[in-house]
Amino acid sequence: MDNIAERAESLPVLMRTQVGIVGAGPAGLLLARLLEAQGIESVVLEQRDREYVEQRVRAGVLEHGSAQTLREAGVGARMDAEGLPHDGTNLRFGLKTHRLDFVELTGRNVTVYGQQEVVKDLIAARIANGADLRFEVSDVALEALDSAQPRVTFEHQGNRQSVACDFVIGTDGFHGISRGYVPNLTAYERSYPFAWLGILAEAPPSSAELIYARHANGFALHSMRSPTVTRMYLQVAPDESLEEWSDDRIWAELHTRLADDSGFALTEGPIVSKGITPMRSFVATPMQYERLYLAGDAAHIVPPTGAKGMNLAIADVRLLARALGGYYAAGREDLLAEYSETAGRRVWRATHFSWWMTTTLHKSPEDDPFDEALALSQLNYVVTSRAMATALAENYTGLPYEHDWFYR
Ligand code: RFL
Ligand code: PHB
Repeated sequence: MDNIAERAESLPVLMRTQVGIVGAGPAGLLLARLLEAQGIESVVLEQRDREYVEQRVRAGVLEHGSAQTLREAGVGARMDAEGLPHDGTNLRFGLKTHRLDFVELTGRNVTVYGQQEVVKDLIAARIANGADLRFEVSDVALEALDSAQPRVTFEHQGNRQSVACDFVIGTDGFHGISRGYVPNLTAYERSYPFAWLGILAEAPPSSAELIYARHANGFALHSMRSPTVTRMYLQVAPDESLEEWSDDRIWAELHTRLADDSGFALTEGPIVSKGITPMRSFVATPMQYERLYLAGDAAHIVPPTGAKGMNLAIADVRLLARALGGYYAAGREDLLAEYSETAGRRVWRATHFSWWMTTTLHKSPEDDPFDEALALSQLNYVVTSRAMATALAENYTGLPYEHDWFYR
């Protein structure tokens, strides 16, 4: 980083924008869109190519508020046409299936719509508006963050370039460079002793809604992407290799873990994608240093069991868009100053919920009988207590955005 920074010092500034955004995942792209809607100009820099970014299979569940945010941003049309509204979900354990009715419990639902579809819609809108979005940039470095005119320098199409901006936003994911520019950062971290093996299968979903299953062999999740594509996950060891999982073994394990006492039948189909995702909780604070703001996975990650990752990224950039809007429209600094603390409240709520869902639904690899008994007790409580079911449903469908402001 130092070498790049030294080289950058001597570079002429070739461009100027109001907000420089590093990373074109859901956080960076949605922020650019929300800024555009307020007449604020930005440049988005992405290290991968467009096809890679659009094909990356990741999250699938949009909270009620996330879906609404995409609509407000003018990119909700395809989501509304092709996304699957889910009014509830299923918890399966001890061969019994228990449906939680989100709408009845909270008045809110979720939308099943793949993250890569959200990303495609945002990229299409950005390009249609002729706004600046560059793929395949490399060696991104941040400069003069403590001045009124920070710079982002990068390599693009063989040229080293520099863009001067008022603010830099780090939306470059967990492995990005932005977080490294926040001095005195405190990181809270928890790794879990298991991972998820995820598959996409060309098979119609075997259930209208998701199934979160706890089984003696480990956790399994039945999700979907469309009426013809099923997305499923299996708890595996953290160091598991994909080679050990033939398609036949995956199906056999899914049949076993998803079985119930009412004859649930899992429909098979060709597996078109397979991957292993480690499970980690990570929270970095503060999410700001001078003119640099972090959002999404660049600042925090959660294990996927609560389906919160993409939703937190969306909630962060909603706050940032509003704060930057207040700055440009009325010279307000207060919303920017509060950003890290305000965003952090939702981040910690989601961190707790994701940890709770994870520890409650997974099998502890040590077969610790104490952990097992606690997990089962929690699940029994959820399915017998309206209060506990409501707590799960409220967190899953997403707390209203006003919640972030409760403690002001
Ligand atoms: P992203 O989507 O990681 O986007 C960051 C972007 O920044 C780019 N980048 C850089 N660009 C320029 N210069 C650099 N130096 C750069 N370094 C990185 C990257 O190429 C990328 O395009 O972060 P963002 O926008 O904050 O969005 C967050 C979500 O992507 C994430 O929370 C979820 O997808 C998490 N997650 C899942 N969440 C769920 O709710 N359910 C899931 O099933 C689920 N599966 C997953 C996941 C995350 C995964 N990762 C990160 C390994 C599966 C995987 C494999
Ligand atoms: C998904 O469909 O990819 C998905 C759904 C729910 C989760 C995690 C992932 O909790």
